[in-house]
Amino acid sequence: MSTGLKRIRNIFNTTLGFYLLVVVLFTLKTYLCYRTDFTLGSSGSVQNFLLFVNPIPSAMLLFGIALYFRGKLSYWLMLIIDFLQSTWLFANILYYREFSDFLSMGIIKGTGDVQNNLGKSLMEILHPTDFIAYADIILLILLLLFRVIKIEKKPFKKRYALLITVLSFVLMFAEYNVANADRSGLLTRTFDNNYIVKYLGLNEYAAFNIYQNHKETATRANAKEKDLKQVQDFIKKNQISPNAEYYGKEKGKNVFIIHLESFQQFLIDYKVDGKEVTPNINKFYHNQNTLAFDNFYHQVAQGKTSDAETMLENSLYGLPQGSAMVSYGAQNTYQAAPSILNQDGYSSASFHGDVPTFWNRNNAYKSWGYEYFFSSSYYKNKPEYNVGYGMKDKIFFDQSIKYIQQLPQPFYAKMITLTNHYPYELDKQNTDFPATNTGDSTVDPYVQTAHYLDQSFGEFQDYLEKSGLAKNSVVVLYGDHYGISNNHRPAIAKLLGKKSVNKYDLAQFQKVPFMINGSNINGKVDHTYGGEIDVLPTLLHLLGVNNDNMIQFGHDLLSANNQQIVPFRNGDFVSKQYTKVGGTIYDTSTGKEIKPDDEQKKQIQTIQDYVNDSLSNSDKVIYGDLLRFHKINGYKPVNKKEINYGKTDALKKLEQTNKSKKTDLVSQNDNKSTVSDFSTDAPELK
Ligand code: GP9
Ligand code: MN
Repeated sequence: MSTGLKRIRNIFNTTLGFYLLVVVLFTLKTYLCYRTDFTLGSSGSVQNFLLFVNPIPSAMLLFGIALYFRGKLSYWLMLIIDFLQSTWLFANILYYREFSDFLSMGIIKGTGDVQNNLGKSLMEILHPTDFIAYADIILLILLLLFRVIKIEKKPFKKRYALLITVLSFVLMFAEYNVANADRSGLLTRTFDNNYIVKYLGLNEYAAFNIYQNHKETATRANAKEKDLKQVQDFIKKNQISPNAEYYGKEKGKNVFIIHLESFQQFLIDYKVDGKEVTPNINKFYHNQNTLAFDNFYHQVAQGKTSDAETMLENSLYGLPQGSAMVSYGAQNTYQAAPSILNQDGYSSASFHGDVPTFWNRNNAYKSWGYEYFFSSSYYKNKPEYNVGYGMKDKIFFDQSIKYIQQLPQPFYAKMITLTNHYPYELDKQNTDFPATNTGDSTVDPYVQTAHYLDQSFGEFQDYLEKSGLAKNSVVVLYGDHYGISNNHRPAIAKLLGKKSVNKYDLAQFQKVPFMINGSNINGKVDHTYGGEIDVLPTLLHLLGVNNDNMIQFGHDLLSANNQQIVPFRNGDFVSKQYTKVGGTIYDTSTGKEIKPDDEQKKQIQTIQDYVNDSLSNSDKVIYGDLLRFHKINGYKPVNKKEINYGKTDALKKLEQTNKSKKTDLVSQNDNKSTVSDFSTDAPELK
């Protein structure tokens, strides 16, 4: 061996040399993963520099712990610490691939509730290259095993170990300052988890997340009644009056909320090989009694479906991290749609072909005042009835009829479909629609499951007509969030018939359907800009329910004074004039980037202030559990203790109520079941 090589080897044969090698390899590997597995959006020299160096301080600090120990133990510790950090990286690679976000304490704490399905999805999206996250450890073990590197027995001097610890903190602090100069308020406003990782690193993100989680628990304990006053002032300042033409138009009717899983607006009237993907939903969209909103956006973050549900039924935003239903669903007080309508004599039920614990629904729904929750145990099940997350939609609707017809009327019923969910798998016997041919295997089957969902909706609609329910029901359809995440840009471009898509296109790609059908409604396609947060006030006004004193962050989309601002959870927004994505402003109607003049800057700032205040006030309500202080005249708060979702008890309660009330469909139908009014072509039931 040449003397040069020997000298290098001698360096690595020391504890310090090995430590440096571990830090360098870990940094390079992390950087490689940053570049290949995440879309962190780093631009400009400062951000790119930070992205490269940001793994170093925390790696130095954590691996440095091993330097306080001697000999073999110290080497072992470095490998163990490497393994732990790499596992955190690995888990985030998988999670990010599907959710475009990083794991958080909220999600991890909720894993007891979500693990069955989350785990399954994660296994399906695993790529062999993901194990690069462990490449450095394997290399280090081999180097030690084959004695290319020898373990130094002599203990590392404690004062040098201390020096390294101090140096790590200094570097971390310096890094934070450079980052904060580039993006002020990085950790105070916590725009986006991508920002924190991009600027500070994955380990710092974890530490910050743990800290935040702890703070959240404390915020609730510290919240006072006067905090509610501030929120009320904000709500009052932005309140708008309802549209007299629509107010109370559908008073007293049953309400069906049909949750179209992962359904995006672009599917409406979309064709593949000349065939409509969703002919039934399209017909519904263009129906003369349907109000359809074509500038309506989902506003979800990590909580996905649960965020959509939180917004829809509470007009409160989901949280910046995790899921409000999971973290705050059980203990908080809510004034949600089921309980509001209950004051007007409505019964309420949610239907879903998955286990009740997913997204902590079994607890959150009680807080929201849902009287009944028909989840998987209420449905007859066979292996072939299920796909992915739960019951196939056609079978789900078929078996829901026997419960729907027992609900005391008027009722508020939410039907949560499931089949059109990532990874969009469906058995051959149910697939009778061509896939798209973008070449992206995640994207291409999307239209096939959407088509299946559409067929199941068609079958349900036929039932509503036949059973007579259609006449006295308002039917709301909405898509909860994107089905095709922004990580599939080339495929999205192909679907939209474009060469490429930019940030503006991706923001507009977040449109989801929102439609309300009722026999008293003069239908139209309405171009008002809005989002999920606006559904509750819009619906309440149609039903003639006064929400003046309620804490709701959305606005009636039918109101003439609607400001048409759609805040996204990361502080971006779409308004009638401007679309803001990251630091870039676009003209919403043309999609052209704008370099705002002074006047425009002022307008944009006013919108931004509203967006920030709206999000932060809503967060205050949830974190501080402020609705526990909010009393509304004539409104009876939910009594969770009265609610029981156990099958036997719930069905007994229904039976007893119907004996005396007789407002359910069966009683009205001379005690004859309407189950045979539903027909399905589901092959599993033949
Ligand atoms: C599971 C379903 C899926 O019950 O609602 O939730 P998502 O993964 O779309 O958030
Ligand atoms: Mn969903």
